Amino acid sequence: MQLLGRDLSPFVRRVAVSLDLLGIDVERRHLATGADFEEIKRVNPLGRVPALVLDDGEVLVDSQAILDWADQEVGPERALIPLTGPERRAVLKSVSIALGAVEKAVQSFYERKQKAEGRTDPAWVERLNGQAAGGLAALEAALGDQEWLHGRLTQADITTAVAYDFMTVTGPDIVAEGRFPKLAALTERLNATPPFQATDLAPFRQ
Ligand SMILES: N[C@@H](CCC(=O)N[C@@H](CS)C(=O)NCC(=O)O)C(=O)O
Repeated sequence: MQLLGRDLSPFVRRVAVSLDLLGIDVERRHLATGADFEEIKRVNPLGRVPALVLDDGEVLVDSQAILDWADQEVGPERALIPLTGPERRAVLKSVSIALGAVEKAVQSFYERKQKAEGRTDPAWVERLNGQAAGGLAALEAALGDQEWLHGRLTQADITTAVAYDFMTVTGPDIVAEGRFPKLAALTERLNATPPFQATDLAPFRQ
């Protein structure tokens, strides 16, 4: 099995961390969406990562679809998103907020870094950063003084920590010191665990 994409992508990283936690072995292909676009497109028609190539050649695209497959593989006891019931709705809501926040942070990053000098729209960046921070604020309030967002380690905690850590690298304004102390602590705690260490963002920090 092969997982395409670099850990700087929060969508790739949450998949890599989750597969590791669930004990699903994958070969990593650290392809970059810029330099390796054509190679990625040969696997995923959208030219996006993550993509997971299963042993029989079937290709799964989009982190949600890959994680859903992984949860089905390990079964209800170990699934990172409960497979049914109100717990599923609650975890999915937190995951959607964390994912939405990091999507805005990714757009903000592209807007700031990939547009030619002078073509970045500061008002648009401010809106994106505000949306990302809005998502984080909701998660900060939901976490409060609990260890985990939903009573045990779930996909909500993984996606939240991956999102937060991504923003410490690419959008430090969004996660300015002291703004989200509970999320900072959750991220620090998870960053010390083997699956997060194996996907450490240190190489991308300047
Ligand atoms: N909804 C997708 C988003 C994937 C995504 O946007 N990946 C980015 C990397 S962070 C990408 O491949 N961007 C290149 C492009 O869209 O051209 C998921 O959850 O997997």
